[in-house]
Amino acid sequence: MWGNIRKALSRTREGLKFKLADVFRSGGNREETLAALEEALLLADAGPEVSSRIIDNLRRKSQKTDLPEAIARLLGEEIKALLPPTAFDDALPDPFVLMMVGANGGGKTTSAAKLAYHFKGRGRTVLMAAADTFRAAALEQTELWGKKLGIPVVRGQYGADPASVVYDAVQSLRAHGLQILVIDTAGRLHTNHNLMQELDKIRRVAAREIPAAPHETLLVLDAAVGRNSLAQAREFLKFSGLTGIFLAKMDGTAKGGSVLSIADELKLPIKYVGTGEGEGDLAEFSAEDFTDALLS
Ligand SMILES: Nc1nc2c(ncn2[C@@H]2O[C@H](COP(=O)(O)OP(=O)(O)O)[C@@H](O)[C@H]2O)c(=O)[nH]1
Ligand SMILES: [Mg+2]
Repeated sequence: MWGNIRKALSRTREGLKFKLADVFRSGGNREETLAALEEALLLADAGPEVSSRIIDNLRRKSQKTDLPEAIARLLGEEIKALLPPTAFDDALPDPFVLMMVGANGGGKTTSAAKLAYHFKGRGRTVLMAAADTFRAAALEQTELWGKKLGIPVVRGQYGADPASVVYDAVQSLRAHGLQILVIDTAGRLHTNHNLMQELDKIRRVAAREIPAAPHETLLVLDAAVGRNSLAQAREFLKFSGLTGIFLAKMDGTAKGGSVLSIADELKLPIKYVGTGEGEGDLAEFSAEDFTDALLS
């Protein structure tokens, strides 16, 4: 039912495979193998720093072998070691508040709907807050998702204070005894300072109403933009409540290696990956699955 990370990584994997085939054909010169692996990582958008760090580690750890297959296996271990563990789901507090933030077009609204649907599928009762009051289309988009997925939506008026929408949503959550609130927010970056203040106000309102809320705040990044999304991400790091990354649009990009520099630079775990435009196109991120999907 859920989209899978292996399929989403197919383009990245094909790029890598092409390079790795060269490596295996070259058969046995360790420095050549390492150079080709580094090239493969760069091709997958893993970024120069992370790539050269991985290759240096490999050089040290592969002293005893020239076999490309053995070196490639070690590569898998290095990749896993770079990715922090990301456990999320099992013991959610009740109520649980999840907030999505990120630049326009990155995939926030879609990813919010996917997560709401994901929780619903696990038997939780869910409410969505359409708090991107900056764009009328965004409010409608959330409402349409709600109708399609059978999930109630508290929708703000166009131009309303998003924090007040969240306040209303919390009241509705309580009144109906629902368990999970997923908040969609605005993402315009040209008035960035205001946006960060607005997000902070949403957070304060949520925290005042429900202790420790929002329990998770996910920064939604566009995998198709690859490492270039890091510049935007840094802006959002100014908003200090982030707990993880939702990496949308992993399907159809060859830049899956950007996961490595994103996790490394932002010091945030990647929690979910978007694998398509449908509600079911969501994968929980796991370093094991990611590495296997990348290399095998
Ligand atoms: N292929 C693909 N498209 C996605 C994914 N997530 C979102 N999108 C598309 O990206 C576009 C922008 O998404 P939206 O949720 O409106 O972004 P927002 O502006 O951040 O709220 C829409 O056309 C979505 O269908 C994904 O995982 N894969
Ligand atoms: Mg949106």
